[in-house]
Amino acid sequence: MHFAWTGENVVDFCLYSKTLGYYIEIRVDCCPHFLLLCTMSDMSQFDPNSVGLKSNNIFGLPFSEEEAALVLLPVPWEVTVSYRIGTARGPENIFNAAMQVDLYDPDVADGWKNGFHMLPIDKNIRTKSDYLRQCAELIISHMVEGGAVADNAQLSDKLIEINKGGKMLHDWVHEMTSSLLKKGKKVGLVGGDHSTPMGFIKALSEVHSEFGILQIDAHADLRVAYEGFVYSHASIMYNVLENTPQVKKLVQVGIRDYCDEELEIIQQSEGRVVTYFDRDIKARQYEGETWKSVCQEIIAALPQKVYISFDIDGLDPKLCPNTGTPVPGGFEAEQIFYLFRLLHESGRDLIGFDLNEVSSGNHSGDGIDAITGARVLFKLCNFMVA
Ligand SMILES: [Mn+2]
Repeated sequence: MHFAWTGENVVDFCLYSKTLGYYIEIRVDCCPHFLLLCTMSDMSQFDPNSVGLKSNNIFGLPFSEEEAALVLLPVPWEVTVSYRIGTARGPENIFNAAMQVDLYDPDVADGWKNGFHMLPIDKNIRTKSDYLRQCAELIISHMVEGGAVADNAQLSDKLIEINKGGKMLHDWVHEMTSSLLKKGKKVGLVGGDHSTPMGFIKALSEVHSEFGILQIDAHADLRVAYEGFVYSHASIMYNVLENTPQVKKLVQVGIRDYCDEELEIIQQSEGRVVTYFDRDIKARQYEGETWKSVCQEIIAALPQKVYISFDIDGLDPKLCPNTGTPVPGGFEAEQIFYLFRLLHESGRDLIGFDLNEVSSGNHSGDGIDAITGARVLFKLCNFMVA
């Protein structure tokens, strides 16, 4: 630590952080008014062309939470996943894979210079998720065997506990994202399963009186308390529509696995939900329409302010083979990046995003899922600050 008097009433501190690998200068002006200034990190020490340093934050970038324009909230939660587990480790796997992402993005050159920072992963949230997940598994296997939860006192108690946990997570995400928005940060959320962004969408609805959601997904996620879980990953958009009147439009893209109940909700939504089914998009393309014209139609359905909810299973499962509920079909990553580019060029305001259902392919978590997730995340971050 360097400490120096620079004048009668001014004290300069210079702190070197080993963990972050850069200097922080603090200037305290004692008179006439007390004033504390923190200067930006010394970017002259950072080489964007070099290897990503593990000691830095996401994408190997050296920004603290205070310095970053965009802050990412990791939510390691997967209590209600219906099929395969692993997405609670999504944030750490994406964080690790993000070290390999090169920083030049032709869509938004130098976007990273605005500063991206991922908050530390909350271990208590993850432990709670692991515990409640075990309870959920008991319930799901009981139901799969044809049993009813209501007839089993122990499972009924567990269901209550799971729904309480879902509410706790919702409130925690709401509180965390609200406080970041109040500090003037742009915010992105990294799941976890698709139930995780509900508290964030609520926080945004307290700041923006109306906006639309662009959902990239294989599933409609419009089920009512799927498997009895009020905060199910399969019920996220139903819950959002029910509880967030500020969401004027939900535009779904890539949907290819849904039930009668969900189709009815779409059809009876009076245009509030517009769904671009994977089947219809592909048919239009087979018959000669361009992806560009489909994208333009998708964008035209959205209002000025847009939130992106990106379920990785919207992509072709070759890019996310270990996601919880993969479905054949879907998109190349570049197809969706192209959609985002046109969205940006249309002048829409991106007010927030989530990326969810990214799971690890192996024990070390460095499979293609995390690699795809890291690239998608970088693209979303860049468009957020564009
Ligand atoms: Mn989903």
